Amino acid sequence: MRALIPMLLAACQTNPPEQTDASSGGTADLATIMQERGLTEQDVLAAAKTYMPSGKHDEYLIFASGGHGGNIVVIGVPSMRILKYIAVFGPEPWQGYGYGGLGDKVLYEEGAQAGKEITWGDVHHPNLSETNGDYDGQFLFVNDKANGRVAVVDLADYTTKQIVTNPVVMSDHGGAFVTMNTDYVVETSQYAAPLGGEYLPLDQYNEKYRGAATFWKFDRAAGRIDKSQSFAVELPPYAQDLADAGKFDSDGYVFIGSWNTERAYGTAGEDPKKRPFMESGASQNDTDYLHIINWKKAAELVKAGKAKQVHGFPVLPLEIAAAEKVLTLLPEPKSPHGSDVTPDGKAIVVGGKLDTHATVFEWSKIQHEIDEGDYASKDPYGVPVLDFQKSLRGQQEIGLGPLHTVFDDKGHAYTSVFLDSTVVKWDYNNVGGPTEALPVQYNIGHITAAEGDTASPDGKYVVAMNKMSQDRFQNVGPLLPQNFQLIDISGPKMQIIADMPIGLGEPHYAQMIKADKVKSIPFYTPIGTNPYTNAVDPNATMAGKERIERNGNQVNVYMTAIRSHLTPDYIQVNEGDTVTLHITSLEQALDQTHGFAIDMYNINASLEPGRYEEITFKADRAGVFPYYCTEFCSALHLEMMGYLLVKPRGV
Ligand code: RUQ
Ligand code: CUA
Repeated sequence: MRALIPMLLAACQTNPPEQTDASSGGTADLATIMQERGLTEQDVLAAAKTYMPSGKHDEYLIFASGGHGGNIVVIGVPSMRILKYIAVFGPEPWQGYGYGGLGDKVLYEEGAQAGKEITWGDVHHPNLSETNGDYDGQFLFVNDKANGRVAVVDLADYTTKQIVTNPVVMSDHGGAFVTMNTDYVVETSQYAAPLGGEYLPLDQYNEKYRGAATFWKFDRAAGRIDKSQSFAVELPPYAQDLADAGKFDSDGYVFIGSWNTERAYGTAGEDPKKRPFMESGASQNDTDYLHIINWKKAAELVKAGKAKQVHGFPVLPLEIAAAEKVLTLLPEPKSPHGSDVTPDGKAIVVGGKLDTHATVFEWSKIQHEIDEGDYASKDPYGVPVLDFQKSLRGQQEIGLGPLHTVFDDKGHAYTSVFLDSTVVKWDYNNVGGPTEALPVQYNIGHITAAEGDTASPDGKYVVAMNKMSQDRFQNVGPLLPQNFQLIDISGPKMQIIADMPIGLGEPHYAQMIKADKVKSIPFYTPIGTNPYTNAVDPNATMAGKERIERNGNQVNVYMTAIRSHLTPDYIQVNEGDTVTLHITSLEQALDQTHGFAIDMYNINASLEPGRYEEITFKADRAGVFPYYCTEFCSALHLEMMGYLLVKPRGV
């Protein structure tokens, strides 16, 4: 490594200044810059590993949770450049999502929980669609912890195509994990509550409050979740947490961690000495339960009519799940967080937040115990509980507060350790062997690795998703960014090579995919494609066919957009009319996007090349309202405008 700097210096010196881009911006050589900026050799190596020359593309893409932003952040690796925010659960004007266009139906109608419009989400865990346990680059699923919802993003155009609302549970966490061929997208409740959202006082917690794991059937050809083929499995009122689906030998099962097997629910208005606060009440037991669900069997039982209905949604009752070996519990230490299946599907790694170990369970042992009915006990709801020792591969001493584990291509596991602020590397086939700890800044939550959740991880990169950034960046007020740190894992020792502030919160999980696996379209073709039907819309308008049709007080405007004209450029309506704009972009060239806004009407659309957009509004304010293109598209972009004239009533 030491030899590299002299080589870099030599390379700089042998190039005549006029032939290098770097030197054209100034006269200093590398050694001078290093000295002036106080850069070490390590710094320069890190820069060389992450610097992306203009026009070069990143090797990986991260799809990171945007947390309360309700969106997804797309980041290039190794440059750690933000490429896009994908709007999911909240309105986003640039993408024309939630400002009058077709996306409103997804955001406001599909996304409404029990009729209540919700315009934010708490995005936790984006998961890419898988084929045979490998990311296939087609779809992305995300959960909204705050409102019990799951969204489907199509990576062909990076657009949110569907939001499904959970009719059974109020909050989720273990989602949106996929089974190894994306048959199901799994969403697991977090905080127990009466199923379906009915009212019951807290003293009925043990008897009537419940959790549930929802299995959303994914119809890949349609690119949508099929609600009619989906179901849930009722769970005891423990706080189910993160989850992962089995692979290969363990395919057909999901593994959901839990905490609060104490079934604490806070003081409920009583003296804290009598009923403890939630956080202490839920931290009494040395072990909680890993929930092992046989979803193939659950699906059969639901098909056989064994489910009860909650708001018309089939839920397999807890008694049946327990009796039919659909649900089995396994003690896991203590208040666990992450539950991660190894790439070979042979083991499940659990991180106990209040424990110092990563605990590794052996799938073959678990399966044998379940098959034989070899149970150690039952929980208060009659669910069989397996023996901890009998199910164990081993326990790895990790440090304080292990959370999540990801994997590389050489049999290593990388566990995020919240309290210690470290990433710990260890060997999941040699549990108890040596570890390497890398300090990160600071208090890491989730962690992601290149192709890390697949059957064949790539190694190379791990990203620490740190919750705190105290002293890392300039002070931007008391709300600090989070800090993603890119870690080079290709060498014998882990090394941080880039810091990236995330000024939007609060990210949780992310997945990292080889960039060339995502096949996105350059534009919509043929002209007039409706992104929500993937077909030319019957109302798409071709050049020369633009027109305005009135039918009573419904006005249909068939409009086109092309550099640098909106046709028609004049729309006359009456106050109180309902106006529908059918706008077609006639462009078929890369990056030739137009926008469409109407002043004072809270309308903005994104007209990517070839796209059909439809905007309906009530002309409830009389006056003269310019409409115009909001995307700088050409030298005559400012001229790309027209007038909406709304004639007042009685004139
Ligand atoms: S959870 S770190 Cu959803 Cu781990 Cu946030
Ligand atoms: Cu079209 Cu600006």
